[in-house]
Amino acid sequence: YTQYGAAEPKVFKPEFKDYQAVYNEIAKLLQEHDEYDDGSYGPVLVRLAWHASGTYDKESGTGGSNGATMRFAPESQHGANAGLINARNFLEPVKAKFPWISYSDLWILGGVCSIQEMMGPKIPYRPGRADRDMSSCTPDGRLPDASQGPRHVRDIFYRMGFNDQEIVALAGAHALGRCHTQNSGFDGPWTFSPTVLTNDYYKLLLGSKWQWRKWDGPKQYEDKETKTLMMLPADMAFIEDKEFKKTVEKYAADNDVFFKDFSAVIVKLFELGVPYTEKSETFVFKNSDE
Ligand code: HIF
Repeated sequence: YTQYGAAEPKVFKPEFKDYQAVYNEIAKLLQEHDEYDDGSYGPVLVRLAWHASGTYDKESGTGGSNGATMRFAPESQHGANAGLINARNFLEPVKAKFPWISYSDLWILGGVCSIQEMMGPKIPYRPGRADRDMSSCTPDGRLPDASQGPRHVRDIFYRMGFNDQEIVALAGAHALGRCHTQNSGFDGPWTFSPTVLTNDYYKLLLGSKWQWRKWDGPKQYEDKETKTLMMLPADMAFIEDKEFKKTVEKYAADNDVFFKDFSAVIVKLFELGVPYTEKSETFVFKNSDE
């Protein structure tokens, strides 16, 4: 005779331990699949998380990591996203095992896990992204063009809401991974340890002599001494521009300062466009070796 006790719909509300379980699964797959590229899917997972986030436009509030619209054409076909199918496919078995997590939260967790597992700093993580349909795909041209210089780099990152110091702090992520001719046309890694996050990107930018590579491909730099490393014209922007260069010097001199600022700015990047509330919790994951 009372209405109390009417069955409430049961919704699974994931907690820290559930997200840590997803982290652990990604970390396990990273270790198992060391056949890829330089021995790790980590770099391409970081790139997926960044390209999902870096479409953000602060004026219109469109784009950003809330939506995972790169699952759909046209966004999946944008030139800048070439090769990211490898990262999306890598995460599919994780999605199948943990169907409650949105693709948008999963892709960012993939980036967070990869950075930590590649010996980077802790990257605090807040879930709360919801997937959107293809009508939310962003127009082509929001991600940076590697053949351009400081002006373009600023235009692109100012649109997302970053300042000069933050742009340079992000840039250190190019310590990771490499360019692939089949994706971007460019070729080669930026550092000698492309599966470990360090401040080597800044050290090499300042410390090596860079010359144009003579080849059939797009204009890129090679280091004069070993000819095995590369810089994009857009990377060179960070030492061509005086303001940028001061910050490059700061991070080249101190890996701890780089790690601290990098962590803060990558969190900002990964959270672009996500509608958090005061109730949103922040998680700091344990690494696989802790
Ligand atoms: Fe990249 N980036 N990025 N990038 N990027 C490539 C690869 C990676 C730019 C261009 C390229 C950032 C900024 C910029 C990573 C992470 C970040 C490639 C090669 C190009 C061309 C893709 C391929 O051929 O497979 C430009 C012009 C940027 C503005 C300066 C961020 C700061 C550095 C935001 C960032 O985090 C990672 C990781 C890779 C490696 C991917 C791989 O598959 O190994």
